[in-house]
Amino acid sequence: MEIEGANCKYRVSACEDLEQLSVERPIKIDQEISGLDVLVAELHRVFSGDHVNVHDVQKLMAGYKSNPKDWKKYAKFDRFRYTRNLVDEGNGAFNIMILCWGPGHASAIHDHADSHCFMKLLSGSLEEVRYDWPSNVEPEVMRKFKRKNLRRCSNGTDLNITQNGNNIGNGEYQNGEHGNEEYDMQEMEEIGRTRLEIDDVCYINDALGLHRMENPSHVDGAISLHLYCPPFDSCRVFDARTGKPTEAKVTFWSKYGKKIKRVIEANPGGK
Ligand code: CSS
Ligand code: FE2
Repeated sequence: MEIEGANCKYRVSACEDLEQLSVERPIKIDQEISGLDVLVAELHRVFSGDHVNVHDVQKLMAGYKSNPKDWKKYAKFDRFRYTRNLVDEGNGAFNIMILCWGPGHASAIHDHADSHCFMKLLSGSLEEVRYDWPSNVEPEVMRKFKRKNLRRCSNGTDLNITQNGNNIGNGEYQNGEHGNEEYDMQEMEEIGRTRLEIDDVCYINDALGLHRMENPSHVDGAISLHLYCPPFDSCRVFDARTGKPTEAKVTFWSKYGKKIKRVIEANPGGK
């Protein structure tokens, strides 16, 4: 299997040329996309081939101009935390979803599970805060490309988790079990901030760092469109003060415009 340059059909760590996995600014729009359903159909077309270029996905997402009538059926808010609302499963190649952020809602600092993350703002505004990886946590992509610069965790790829995750996973994350190994605490380093306005498109993968998203408004909601490829159902969230990672399941609030019925587990986290 030949994996060329910036092929986002594959995990980021399978990409041979990380340099090509970045945002090309300004994004040149080749084609106006007249609706969300057209965007999804175009994405299916592009992802049906063997090679999907990161910049082509960015262009398609930029070519669509946000129109509330396209996405209002997915725009379901919760009072307490941001919601993840599935729009399409991309024939297994990608997930596209709408995230709804109430006033002041924010994600935890998180990675993207070795997937590509494209994001477009549909309504309101959002702030992206980027962070460096803590030096004692090794992402898959860095293991491959930057082995010399990073220190392995004491137990290899496993997570050293000791923290109480209560205050970090305030989005659609369900924190995993917590171990109690020793952990070398290290405050996480902010490396940049970007304010996203309506129709802005951005891109991140684990090689570019970690981030958290926040709706800075105390009054208005914000709505964003996210495409992940390949799809993932868990990622790692990090405590800003210590850098400690926790494996977290990501869940949907609704699928195809229909609210998901929550299953209350009798023994959450039990074996
Ligand atoms: N990755 C977060 C949103 S910010 S890109 C999530 O999928 O919940
Ligand atoms: Fe993210």
